[in-house]
Amino acid sequence: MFKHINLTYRPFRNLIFAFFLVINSLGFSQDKKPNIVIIYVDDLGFGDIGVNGAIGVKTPNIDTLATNGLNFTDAHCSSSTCTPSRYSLLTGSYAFRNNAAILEGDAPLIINPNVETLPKMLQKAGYKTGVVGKWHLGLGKGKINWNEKIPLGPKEVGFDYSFLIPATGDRVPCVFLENQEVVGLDLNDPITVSYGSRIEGYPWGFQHPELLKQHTDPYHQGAIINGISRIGYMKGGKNALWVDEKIPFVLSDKAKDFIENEKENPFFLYFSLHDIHQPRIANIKFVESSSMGPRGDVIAQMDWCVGQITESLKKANLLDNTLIIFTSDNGPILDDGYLDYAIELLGDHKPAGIYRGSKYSVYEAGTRMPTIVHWPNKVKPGTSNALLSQVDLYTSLACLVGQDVENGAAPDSKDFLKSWLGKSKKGREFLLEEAYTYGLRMGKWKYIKPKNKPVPNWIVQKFVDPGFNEDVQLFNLEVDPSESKNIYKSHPDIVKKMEGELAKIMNQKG
Ligand code: NG6
Ligand code: CA
Repeated sequence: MFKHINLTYRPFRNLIFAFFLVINSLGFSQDKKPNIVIIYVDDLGFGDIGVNGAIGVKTPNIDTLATNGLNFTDAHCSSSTCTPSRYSLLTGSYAFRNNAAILEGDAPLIINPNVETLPKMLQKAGYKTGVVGKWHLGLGKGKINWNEKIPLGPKEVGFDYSFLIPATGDRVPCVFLENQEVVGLDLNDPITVSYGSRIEGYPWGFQHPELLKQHTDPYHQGAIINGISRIGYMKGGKNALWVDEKIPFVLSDKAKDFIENEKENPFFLYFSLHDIHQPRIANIKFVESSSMGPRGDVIAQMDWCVGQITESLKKANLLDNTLIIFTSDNGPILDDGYLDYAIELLGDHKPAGIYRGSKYSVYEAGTRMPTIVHWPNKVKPGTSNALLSQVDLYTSLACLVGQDVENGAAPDSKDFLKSWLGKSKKGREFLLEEAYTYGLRMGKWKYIKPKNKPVPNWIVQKFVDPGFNEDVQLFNLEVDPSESKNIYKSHPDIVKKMEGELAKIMNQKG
């Protein structure tokens, strides 16, 4: 019928113009739900990216995200190790409520499949959800049979699609799982995995050091696969083994496929990189791309993966309406078991910037993460020093997409959407930092509870600066951001208040 309208006739032209104006003001085009991509790096420290002062490696893709987005200087993961941080991110619950700790590669799923999670909430809001990369939240109910579909995993946690490294790169089984099935498995060569007794199969690191690309501590001397000995023993699955040097390419391709397949829907992609966790084995394309040896090279490699994601979003014309959150699961670590000369080759580079501590530590470097939010349609470039925790992403994102959080879910997660999007600089009044003890932030104050949990032997022997102490610790980060001067004796009132606040958090029903 439009063909009968004479568009040169001014009233009609104005009418059509007005029609489009109304459509636009109703926001049909702009308010399309944004895609959400969390790029979760493993063991990346605050100072490991260019915009935060990296010296030994260049991170141009991450820096571009920061320049065009919001760079946070006081945003935290919930814990200074992987499993607890990931648990909190996906459940909105502090890890201690479920005793979530670093898991072995055959551990059962630690997320209750009957409780709402971040991806389940987004599914209800109409999102297609996918996880690509490191999982490390357990699978199945115990005694996993790797030769059949694993009954409990990402699907039951709320992901429509999954492509996983089941635990860590240094733990068996060294195979990918796609939708909870081992990729490329030959059933005539079934997989067995053991974290207890030694099983014949792949040779063991302590017996065959001559086969190793990198030497290790005594804890990583199980199955040798691809010249790298791992934690745990493994037999079978030869056709399905991953090649460490190719992991970044495989994962980036799977993430890009997910974006391509879901580009018509709003989607949530949890892109959980293996880098820069050990074993740090860069692809030849990145070897010597930094001045820091393998640890620097895999930072460059990880930066390339970030570029792959932004490129593919751009290509699909989705970048402007995609909320990208780039961050890490715990602080940096130089020697975590494999001899890759990260200490010797560090030079002036400061993995944690000015902050004290590392992975495993309750000091700031344990949880203060490089954190960038990028969303051209809504987020103005800049920096923010708001005190934020990843545990709040669940509820904040629920507010973003207009979805209620189910009763009983996400007990520790609060709405800080305005702060995550840079519309407010107000952060948390109190922020919990979990390690082998607990830290609590209250503005400029940092309180550390005396050690109250048994600390594994290897941590006691090796570390570094974990911060477990018989004494109370209190720091004023405004004048002492590196936590060098314990001033608890001169501030009994602050200590008392923070002790009380911590006790309240611990005693709350989760
Ligand atoms: C520890 C491993 C360490 C690393 C870590 C997990 C020992 C002595 N150390 O148990 O090498 O794999 O677990 O790292 O076994 S995380 O980033 O996934 O938390
Ligand atoms: Ca980690």
